[in-house]
Amino acid sequence: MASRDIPAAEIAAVLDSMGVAGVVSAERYGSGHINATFKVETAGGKRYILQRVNTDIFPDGKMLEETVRRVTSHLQSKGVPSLEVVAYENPWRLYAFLEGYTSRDVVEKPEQAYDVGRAFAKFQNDLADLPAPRLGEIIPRFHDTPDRMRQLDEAAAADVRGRKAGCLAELAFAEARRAECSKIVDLMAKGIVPERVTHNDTKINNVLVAPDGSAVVIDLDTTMPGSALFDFGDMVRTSTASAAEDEADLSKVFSKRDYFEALVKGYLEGAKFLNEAEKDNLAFAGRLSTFEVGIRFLADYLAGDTYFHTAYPEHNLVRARNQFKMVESMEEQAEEFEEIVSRYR
Ligand code: ADP
Ligand code: GN1
Ligand code: MG
Repeated sequence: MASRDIPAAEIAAVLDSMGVAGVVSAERYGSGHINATFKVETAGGKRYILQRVNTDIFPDGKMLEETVRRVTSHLQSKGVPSLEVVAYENPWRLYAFLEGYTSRDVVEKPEQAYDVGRAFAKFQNDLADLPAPRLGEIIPRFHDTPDRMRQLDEAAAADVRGRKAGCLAELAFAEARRAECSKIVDLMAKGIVPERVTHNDTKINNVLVAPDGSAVVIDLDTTMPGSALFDFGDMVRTSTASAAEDEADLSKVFSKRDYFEALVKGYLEGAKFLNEAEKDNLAFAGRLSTFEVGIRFLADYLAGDTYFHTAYPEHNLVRARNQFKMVESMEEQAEEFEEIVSRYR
């Protein structure tokens, strides 16, 4: 896969070609799992985010650039703050550094979950009138949970690293939930849950929030036709978590009800467009999205860590266990979560 260990000379050459003068530093930045991200500072005091897109995951650079350009232009035409593309030279791109905002990996108080809910609801709302044509499907079947199960099955059958014997309990956890994993794709196939323009990667560090609650949605790479339910579900996964996605001490990992309530409130205040079937499935979507990411981490562990960036050999397994603990916590609170949704819908 594309390495994040990019020689300094290559970075310097790219910045030069993009017309950025007086570079004083270009440091690795953020905790995204996919792209190589650098914070660039110049002698003139300008700051940028430079990224090299992971071309293994996004082979169609042209489609990706088009998505980013169309989405940012549409938002800016409405006066909505968005990423500002300074230069784009596939697979590299340069964004203005969004000053005055905070990116976080874990919510620390309910108000932050509320802000996340509001931000992504607004994002979906703002893109509902994106002019034709339909956005490209940058990663086909991205939220096709049964297909993700199939990928897990394949990785377990191949067991290329001999890791399967060490995660039988996790495979059994996934197996026990196989039947329910097609619920949302089935509702979409029947047209009961509609296709919308969605972000598809609404984890908390993909929204930058200012102290006054105003927010900018970033990481637009997976913006494409999808379901609002997977957007909401991934918010539940990351914005109700008591601990980081890779916390290994599972006694510290659970889904916080007060954060869930704040998230639901923020999201439903903004997402007036949802139909009844979507509202009916919000709490379930939280469990399903968390399960889906859990099986993706597990499949990547079995396949030898080819997709997500990892910092140590068991990293993906630790993440999978963490996500499954989150699923269990949401299952235990299913009734309370449904009740919360019913109060705000
Ligand atoms: P990945 O796809 O690898 O997750 P992201 O586009 O999400 O990459 O960027 C990684 C991190 O870099 C984000 O979580 C955020 O903290 C930071 N970041 C990205 N773009 C900007 C920006 N324009 N201004 C400030 N921080 C940014
Ligand atoms: C990746 O790019 P990043 O770190 O924001 C992944 C998401 C997963 C997430 C799990 C393109 O998100 O789908 O939910 O990791 N992005 C892609 O943390 O696969
Ligand atoms: Mg990201």
